[in-house]
Amino acid sequence: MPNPTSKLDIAAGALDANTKAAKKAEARKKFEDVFDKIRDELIERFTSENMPQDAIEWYKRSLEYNVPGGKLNRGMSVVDSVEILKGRSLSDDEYFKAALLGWCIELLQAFFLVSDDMMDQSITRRSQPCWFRLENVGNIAINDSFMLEMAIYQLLKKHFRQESYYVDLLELFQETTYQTEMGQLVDLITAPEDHVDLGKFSLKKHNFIVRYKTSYYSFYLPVALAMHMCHVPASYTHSGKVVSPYKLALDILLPLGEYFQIQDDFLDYSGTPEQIGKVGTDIIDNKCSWCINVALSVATPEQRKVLDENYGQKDSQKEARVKALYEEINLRERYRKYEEDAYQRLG
Ligand code: GPP
Ligand code: MG
Ligand code: MG
Ligand code: MG
Repeated sequence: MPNPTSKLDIAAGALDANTKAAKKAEARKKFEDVFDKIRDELIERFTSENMPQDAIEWYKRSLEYNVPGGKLNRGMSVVDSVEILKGRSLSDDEYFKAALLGWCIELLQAFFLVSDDMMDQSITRRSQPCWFRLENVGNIAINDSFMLEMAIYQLLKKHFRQESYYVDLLELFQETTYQTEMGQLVDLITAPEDHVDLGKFSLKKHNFIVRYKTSYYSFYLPVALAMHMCHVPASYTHSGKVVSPYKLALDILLPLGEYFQIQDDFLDYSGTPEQIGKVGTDIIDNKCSWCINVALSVATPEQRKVLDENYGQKDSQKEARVKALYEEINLRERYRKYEEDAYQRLG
């Protein structure tokens, strides 16, 4: 947008921003309404197996607590991508199918978050206690996370079994889950609880973890699902050259995932629980986060000693010492620069 030059331009800009915000809220409401239908279908299927009443109530509570309360960016971007690919607004049936695929990503995310919070021993998520921390839940959350995952396949079977691209959807969800689990494995074993060795960290390792644990499911998956729904083929020939559209999408979307996770790492240290809806645990959990890697790359030998002695320990004073060191090395300013560069590169 050009720089505002008059009060009229400023007023027009504000009006434009208001309209955009209202449209976004409307799109979110429409998407959220689909969740109620999906939840009811899942409960109905569950009930038809003669499940006892307390189990039905448990499953319903788990779905409502863990699935709908996030930013919904991943899910809603399936709808946006289908609209863009079709180049027009969607029929009711097309909208429902795209939104359903979107909610399948939100279910996948719920499965990941419920279990990730147990693995990371997190406290809060989306401004409420992590599911496993609720009284009477505890380790039952492991089974609840499995059931959130399987809801995806119940829904796909019910709504997409007749489609020519059904197997593509199944394979895509399975492949992406596998990739995320591979990333989670490296994330966890690079951060052992009982042994801190900062020599094991590097930005290269960080990059690998991020690509696998976040980028595939958060950025590639929504677009690839939309492409399948729009019958985009695996490859085709254009002017004598073989084009692979899914590979092209991957090349564009993976760097976006990297930016997103670096922001998540930075906010783990700098964001307040009110801002991010969770309490950061990366320093105490010995995580190979962007923040520690930047600190290691610029630390003097004295600062390195402070990091070696204080990182990755269940001690809030040691955590505070690491945070103070992050301030000393101007991590906020370094992140601001990274973000500015990323906007140039990705914009
Ligand atoms: C988020 O990392 C990673 C995931 C949600 C993938 C989990 C994968 C599994 C197979 C369980 P994070 O721990 O940095 O996220 P947050 O900061 O939100 O806890
Ligand atoms: Mg984690
Ligand atoms: Mg976590
Ligand atoms: Mg994090």
